[in-house]
Amino acid sequence: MIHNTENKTLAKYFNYRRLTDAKLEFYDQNGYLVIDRILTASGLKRIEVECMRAWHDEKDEFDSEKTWLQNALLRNIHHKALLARDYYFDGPLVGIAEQIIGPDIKGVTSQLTFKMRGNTKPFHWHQDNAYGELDPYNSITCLTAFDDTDQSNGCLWIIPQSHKQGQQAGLSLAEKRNQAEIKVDADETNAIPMPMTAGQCLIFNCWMLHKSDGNFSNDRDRRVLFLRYADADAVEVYNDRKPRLGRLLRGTTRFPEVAAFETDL
Ligand SMILES: O=C(O)CCC(=O)C(=O)O
Repeated sequence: MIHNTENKTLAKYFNYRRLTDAKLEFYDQNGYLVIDRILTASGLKRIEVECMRAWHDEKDEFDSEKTWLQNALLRNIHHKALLARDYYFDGPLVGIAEQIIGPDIKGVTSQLTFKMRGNTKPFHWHQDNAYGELDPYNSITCLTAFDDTDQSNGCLWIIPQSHKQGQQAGLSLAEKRNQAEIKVDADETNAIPMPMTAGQCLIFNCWMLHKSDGNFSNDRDRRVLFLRYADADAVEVYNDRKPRLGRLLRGTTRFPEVAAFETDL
């Protein structure tokens, strides 16, 4: 657990902005957006250092004998890295989430999602809302790149406008607990790779079909900070429609347990 002993705000590490109407229109039509330089150069450096310290506290090098989960995922990074916490709760993505989703916002997932050199396993086409179906269906995934990423080191691929196909079959709670893998049989005709530069953020709708191929570079990791935001009243469909717990970041919620939810940081 980390504690913020810095009195000064960490906002100097972020580039805040409001989405223009044209950007919002693009998002509605295509289901995704790319935001440039969402972190300042010093912010990127600092968040990377803090996240890597947390990563190395719990993870070793890539090991093909280990599971995807062991190799690729570090959950609740906001408990473990101060700037990741501030970025998640107070950074530019909160205002962007408010513009896309509406006035009531909670943070629902924070994790490192890495595809390190040597990890040549693909991550198949899926929707994030199939791994954790939330209703209403307007939650967003925000992937902030720590590295320059392209097809050689396992960048994301998306199918623009695929969010218009709506909800695909999702996992049950038991399947989620078992870390079952979803493989949507996607029509790839319009699929595009999403190369990114370090410090860029890719935002997409919870129904966006996306995947990544393996990291076939010998010397370039592909490290991404994965944050998800939802309507403050969003419920877990796969879990008897119980409210997803997460810190209330903007507005209000009808669920007292969400309003009272504190992550103790
Ligand atoms: O790490 C990857 O390559 C893909 C991750 C992803 O799509 C996800 O976690 O939803």
